[in-house]
Amino acid sequence: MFLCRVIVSIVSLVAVAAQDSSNVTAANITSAANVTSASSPAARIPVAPSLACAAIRLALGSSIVESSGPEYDATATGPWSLFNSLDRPTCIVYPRTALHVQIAMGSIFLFKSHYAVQAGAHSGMVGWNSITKGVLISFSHMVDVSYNSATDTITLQPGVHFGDAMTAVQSYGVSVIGGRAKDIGTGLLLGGGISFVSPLYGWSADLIKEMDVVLVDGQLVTATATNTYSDLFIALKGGANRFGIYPGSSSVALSNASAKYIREVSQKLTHFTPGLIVLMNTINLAAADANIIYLFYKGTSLPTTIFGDFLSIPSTSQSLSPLSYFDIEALIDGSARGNGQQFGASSWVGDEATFLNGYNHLINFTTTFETQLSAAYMIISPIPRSQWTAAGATTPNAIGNPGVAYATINFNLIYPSGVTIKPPNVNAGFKFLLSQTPPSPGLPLYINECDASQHVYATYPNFATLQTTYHKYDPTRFNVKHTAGPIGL
Ligand SMILES: *[C@@H]1O[C@H](CO)[C@@H](O)[C@H](O)[C@H]1NC(C)=O
Ligand SMILES: *[C@@H]1O[C@H](CO)[C@@H](O)[C@H](O)[C@H]1NC(C)=O
Ligand SMILES: *[C@@H]1O[C@H](CO)[C@@H](O)[C@H](O)[C@H]1NC(C)=O
Ligand SMILES: CC(=O)N[C@H]1CO[C@H](CO)[C@@H](O)[C@@H]1O
Repeated sequence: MFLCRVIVSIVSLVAVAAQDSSNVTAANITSAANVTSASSPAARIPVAPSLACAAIRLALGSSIVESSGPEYDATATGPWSLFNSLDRPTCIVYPRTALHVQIAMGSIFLFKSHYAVQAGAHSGMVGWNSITKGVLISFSHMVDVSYNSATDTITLQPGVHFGDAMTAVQSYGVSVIGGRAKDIGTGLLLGGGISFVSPLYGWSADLIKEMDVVLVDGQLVTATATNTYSDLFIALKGGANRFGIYPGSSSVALSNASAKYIREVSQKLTHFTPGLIVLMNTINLAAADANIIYLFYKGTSLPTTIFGDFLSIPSTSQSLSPLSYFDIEALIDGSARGNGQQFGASSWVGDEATFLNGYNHLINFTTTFETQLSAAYMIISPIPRSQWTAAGATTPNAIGNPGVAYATINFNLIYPSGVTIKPPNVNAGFKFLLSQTPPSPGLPLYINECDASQHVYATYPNFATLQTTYHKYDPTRFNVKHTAGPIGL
């Protein structure tokens, strides 16, 4: 059984500006500021984050606000992408309650500090979950998961990773629908989220019933599909932040099979739920981990009518067996640390020439920069038509419905360990690659897999509405100016 409804209490940061932040806090901060600057080595420390940290520390105490120590070090060095593990925040706030988040966000807003938020810390976008010279809010102490059998809903606190969330509710015979690797956290939901059962239930975010949200000024609101924050509810769903192993010689056949699958299976799907991820590696093709395919079908065997093209391509290793949803999710751990990660996104309709064009450009890119990379993947995830007609996909999200099946394409660069800054030449080449492999006309990009340079929001069919909602909840554009994330709002 899969759970159809999820209450996710994401205490997150979107927007808003109410002008009446507490004057009491302000008064207290002034004295804190004096303390800070008196004991700090003068002007090189940016004032705003120091003031915000001092304010939050006064309000919440030094056990919740840390600027050094083992927990601070573990959090700062914790992100999946090495690039995001090198930042050292002015302070890290470890809220235990929504009120703590409100106080932290209210102080950040009051002092106009830069900030970042860390939930699962699995993003491939540089700076999305880390910051230097700013306040980091870490949700590592808010990891509760509970199941309500009366309403058949699960409530998640924002710091939980999906592997732990699934383990927590497994004994009830239900599962939470999140990402496709155990290490991924709740931030995924703000970007939409693809799970193995999305063809049946929709984007992971489509199953959300309710979200608790801390707006940029510290105000706490609860957004649902029908209450006064229904516009925010829609905007949050996408508005954010085994298998067979195939040799490199099968790459073109895999690319072709993927395009055909999108066109002939994903486009026709209405009620059953196959899942597929194709990871095509373009470096070290001789190595054992050349191309990897995950096939997933809700049933007792893989129908050749659906997966025949993939199953007929010669593979060097196959492991196909019935697994529970829990077991499938548990296959992909995703927690390995130590390498800088970079994502770029595209979206393609099922057309062999489009897929081969993308694959060949990626080959050219990796051939050019091979010595500076340890891996480069083109990861293909089908978004079938049923993802919108799915039982759970009843309320709108920010991503919209393009009316045609497509594949999200995640170009994933993995840099060698020890590379701590994206090399400018590789970065420029990657941007060029993205310009050579644009989305098919009318298709939205998947924001969780995009590069910081990509204008994802502009690809959403309801872009204008999303802009209006953003302006309503953050009229001073505080979020855009003070924290990293996708551009273009
Ligand atoms: C804060 O102080 C300003 C200026 O003194 C005043 O206009 C405003 O009403 C006060 N806000 C609150 C919430 O007390
Ligand atoms: C892949 O598709 C292209 C275009 O349809 C075709 O020319 C080519 O022969 C196919 N190659 C393989 C290995 O399937
Ligand atoms: C191959 O990549 C390099 C580096 O980005 C670029 O200069 C060159 O134009 C590319 N070639 C083709 C055919 O796209
Ligand atoms: C008005 C007010 O809340 N003042 C507080 C300022 O902070 C100190 C601690 O440093 C508290 O003792 C005061 O109550």
